[in-house]
Amino acid sequence: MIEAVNPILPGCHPDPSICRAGDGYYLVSSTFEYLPGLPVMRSHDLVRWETVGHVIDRPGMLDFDGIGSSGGLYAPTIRHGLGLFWVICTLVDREDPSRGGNFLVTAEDPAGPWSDPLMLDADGIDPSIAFDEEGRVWLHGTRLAREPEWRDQTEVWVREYSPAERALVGEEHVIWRGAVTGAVWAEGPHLYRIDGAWVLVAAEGGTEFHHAVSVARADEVTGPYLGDRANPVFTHRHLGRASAVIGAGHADLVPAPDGSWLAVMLAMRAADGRHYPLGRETFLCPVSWEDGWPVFAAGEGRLPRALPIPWAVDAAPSGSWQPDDRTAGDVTPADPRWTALRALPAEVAEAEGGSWRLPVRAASLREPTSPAFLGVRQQHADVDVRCVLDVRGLAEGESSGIVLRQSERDHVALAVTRTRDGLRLSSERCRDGDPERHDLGALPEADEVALGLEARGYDYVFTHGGLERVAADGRELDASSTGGFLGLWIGAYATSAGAAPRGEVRITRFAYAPALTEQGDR
Ligand code: 6LW
Repeated sequence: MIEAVNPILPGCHPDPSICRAGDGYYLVSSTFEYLPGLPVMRSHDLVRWETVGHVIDRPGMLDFDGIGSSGGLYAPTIRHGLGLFWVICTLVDREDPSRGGNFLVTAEDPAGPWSDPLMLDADGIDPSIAFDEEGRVWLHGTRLAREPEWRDQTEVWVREYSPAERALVGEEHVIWRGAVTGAVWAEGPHLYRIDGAWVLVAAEGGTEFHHAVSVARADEVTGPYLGDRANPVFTHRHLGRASAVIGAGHADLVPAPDGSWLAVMLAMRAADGRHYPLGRETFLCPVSWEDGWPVFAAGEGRLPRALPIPWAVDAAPSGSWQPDDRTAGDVTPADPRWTALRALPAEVAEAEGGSWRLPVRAASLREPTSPAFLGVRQQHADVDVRCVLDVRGLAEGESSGIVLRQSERDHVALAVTRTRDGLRLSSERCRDGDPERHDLGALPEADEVALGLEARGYDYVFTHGGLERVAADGRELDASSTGGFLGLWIGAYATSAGAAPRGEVRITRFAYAPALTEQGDR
């Protein structure tokens, strides 16, 4: 029998949202300052996935310039209704809340093209969409409570959306302020019309160790909502730090073809119960119904390591991949995993003959702009990345290297700089915004330089010429240490450090090879 192994989408895939249309499942997750934004992943069995497109994939759809790390695109929801695919999401600027906001896009084909974003007159984050039997559209989302009873109390609002007027219409209703007195961040709300009732699923406790799932029900979409007496109905927080999977929450329900139900939600793999360099990942959880209430992982009460998908057929649709399939692969320019910062990969680089030509930019990795950077999520705790850079085009004073990135404030790189006296190797570390550079000596003149990064759990080692040159500790780079919402990215970059850029590098090879353990664990 086909089994889904958790996490079903490893690496930074937080705030997952899923819908079913025909025989396909479509899933989106948050992408923050990385573009293209909001990958649309399709599966026929919830095991094998393919990226069919991205919602934010054209220049100018949204303005990301200056948006700091862990701002950008938060918690999208994907739904199918009225003959269209709908995605609703928020563009967040954490320093300037007057920028961005909630927006809606639609597409006939989930692969795109998606419409230009329609900005909505609704504040807060984590918007979602529900359709009723009459074809009316109900938008809902989370915002800080207007009249809070405690700090970081939030409230969930619902309001009708008129497709004809392309606007929110009618009265707004506040339907939920959390299940538990004093609990923070009732968020990630999703409403469902199930068997004649409205069911609300919401996260609570904050998207960290104390994350939880609460549910409520109502006869009318606008409430009143009655919370489940079992709330919070799902969490890993009571398992303590001994649990290797923490922070489970932010669930979205979806029916399966055999009448069963499932949920996707985020959780973190934290070997020490605290640190999770891979970020918040997407997990699958079985859902059953008892007395009209959803029960998550009935009989177990925690995310399963793997779950059978009895209705899945064995023949994999062509073009699909499982997370574990990505062994020893070269990430070619056509690979949908490539991302750039606040710009599309094609805006900072050019695909040429199977490699990327990356013109040097003045920006360093430390500013919230679009540096010459291309990278992929780290999706496996144990992985070897090999990056071959053709540095012939690098001008004097310019550097290029391989970087392990949390944000502009926290990252570690192994770099090559062209100096008057030839190439030099250096380590570039930025800790909470403080840069630190160490010269590691001269390199023999060469057209290409091969740099490596080997991750084994929390231990990261940068290599050149088969030798360890820099070490980094994943516990210092993960979001529980640095703040923010992201997992780590591994990429290549080039900079003239503020001077007028003249040169370029070519990424002639970028190989991402998960090192599978004996148990086949990832
Ligand atoms: C997401 C929200 C959250 O929008 O983190 O703290 C945000 N809570 O649900 C970014 O993933």
